[in-house]
Amino acid sequence: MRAFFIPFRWTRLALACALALGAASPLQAYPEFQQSVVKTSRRAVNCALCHSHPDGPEGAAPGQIGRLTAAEQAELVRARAAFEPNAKPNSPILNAFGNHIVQSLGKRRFLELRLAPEQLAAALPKDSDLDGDGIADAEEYRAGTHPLLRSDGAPWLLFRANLQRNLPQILVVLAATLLGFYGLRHLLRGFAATAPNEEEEDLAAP
Ligand SMILES: [Ca+2]
Repeated sequence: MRAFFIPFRWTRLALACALALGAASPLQAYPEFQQSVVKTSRRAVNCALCHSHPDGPEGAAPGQIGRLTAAEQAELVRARAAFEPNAKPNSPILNAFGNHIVQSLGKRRFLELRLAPEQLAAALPKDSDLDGDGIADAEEYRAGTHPLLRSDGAPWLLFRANLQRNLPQILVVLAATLLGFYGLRHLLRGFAATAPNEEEEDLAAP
């Protein structure tokens, strides 16, 4: 009996096509979330909010399906089947924030939120701040700023985060300033008390 082998390149091409078709299907493309963020934040938000490539997963550029290695394709398949939060996949077409969403919620909860994409921010962990700028990922998502860019944040939220971060130093400087004014005031009073009185000097004059 003659064995029938499928060339490796055809196997890989078939897998890539299957992944690409999957990404283009309504079950794999999730524009609801992007549209919801744009609507609530009134900011221009592209696919780079959650994906490795700003144009999304379809294509052959780095971070897109057509460029994935065999190992990355296998991880993508695993990520797409990660319906529970404890699976902890690392999808190669998602950035750290996109993977954080899937890892935190699981694919099942994420898909449920397609019906109410405005609730995604509330479903995310409150204490996660991937870029360490002091603004929680959920707040950044709601505000339409990038959770992986420290330089990108709503001005008021950045001000609040910087104020909270530097509050101890601010209080020390404020206390030192008040003490300085207090000491200066008493020093001036001391000078005034020891200065010779002009009227007394006039009376004492011969
Ligand atoms: Ca942040």
